[in-house]
Amino acid sequence: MSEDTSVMSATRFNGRIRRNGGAWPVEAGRYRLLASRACPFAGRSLIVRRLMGLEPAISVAFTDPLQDERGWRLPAPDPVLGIRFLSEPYFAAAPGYDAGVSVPVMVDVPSGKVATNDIDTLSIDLATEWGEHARRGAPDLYPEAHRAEIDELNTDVFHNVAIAVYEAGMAETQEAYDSAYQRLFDCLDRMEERLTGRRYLVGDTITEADVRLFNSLARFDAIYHGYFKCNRNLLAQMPALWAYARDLFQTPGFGDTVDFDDMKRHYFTVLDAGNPHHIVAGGPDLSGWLAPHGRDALGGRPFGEGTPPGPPPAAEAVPPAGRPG
Ligand SMILES: N[C@@H](CCC(=O)N[C@@H](CS)C(=O)NCC(=O)O)C(=O)O
Repeated sequence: MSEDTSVMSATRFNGRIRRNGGAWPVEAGRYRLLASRACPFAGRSLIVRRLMGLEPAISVAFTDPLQDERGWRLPAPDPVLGIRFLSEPYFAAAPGYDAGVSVPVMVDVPSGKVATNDIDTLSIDLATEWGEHARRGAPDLYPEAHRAEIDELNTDVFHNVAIAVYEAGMAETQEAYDSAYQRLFDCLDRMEERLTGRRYLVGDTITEADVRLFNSLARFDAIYHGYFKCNRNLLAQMPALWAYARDLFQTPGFGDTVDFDDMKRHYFTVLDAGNPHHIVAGGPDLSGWLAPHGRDALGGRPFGEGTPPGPPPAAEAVPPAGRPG
């Protein structure tokens, strides 16, 4: 599964943090996750970390949604890494580094260097390699029996939803926009059909595939529909997908990582080509995210044999301004 594409910052540190040796061994307290709550790819790692209960083992720092010419930064000097800019661990890992500085990134605390910023593997490794530090009742988000199906869906959703929205929103030709728009809504139609009779994308439990699709859906009506011109319809006009997104949003570990305020301030300000005055849109009305979804009637066992996570640590709670209701 490859996730290289031209609208992304393709440069990667593709280390793997794994249990059985290698450059980056699994070790509680060793890595710090730097993530933006605005970014759908960082959102994957935040949700998997919550679902697995890895908060005590992997600390997190949230980036400022706004950037200056130095790129991603932290709102205050980081108490663990002592850095202010995300470029610092990149420079520490690769002196003279002059490529993209992206989130999410796992930083090795002792050396201050990037271990990985590879979104292909980062959240999968969080789901599969950290078992000994996971909470009791943590789900199996990447079950062996379903891996091929999950990978296939992830590839489809990555190219035709997660990236297609950027390709539409940042298109510089009508053709590029038209192509991305078509692929996006074709894929959403496929997902709408798939999710009409089943609660989750694969099997009858939440998997990593749901984590990925959810991150794009959570940004759809607030950002992609208007700002990225993905406006054939709102998510709220696709009955199965909208109920599916609400179901996940209301599942502990999903909605409690989503900050609509942070997301809107980031996109409307940082990706500012069509918005030179950085006006942040007022809508949409977020209260629908808390409306009943009725998806329990489809059955499914959200956490399989496991249980939902408890609430997030107080220091990680999404501020009221970013929450619906
Ligand atoms: N660069 C990562 C993908 C993650 C990504 O592109 N994140 C965006 C935010 S959604 C980013 O940090 N872009 C650089 C920036 O905004 O300065 C990879 O290719 O593995």
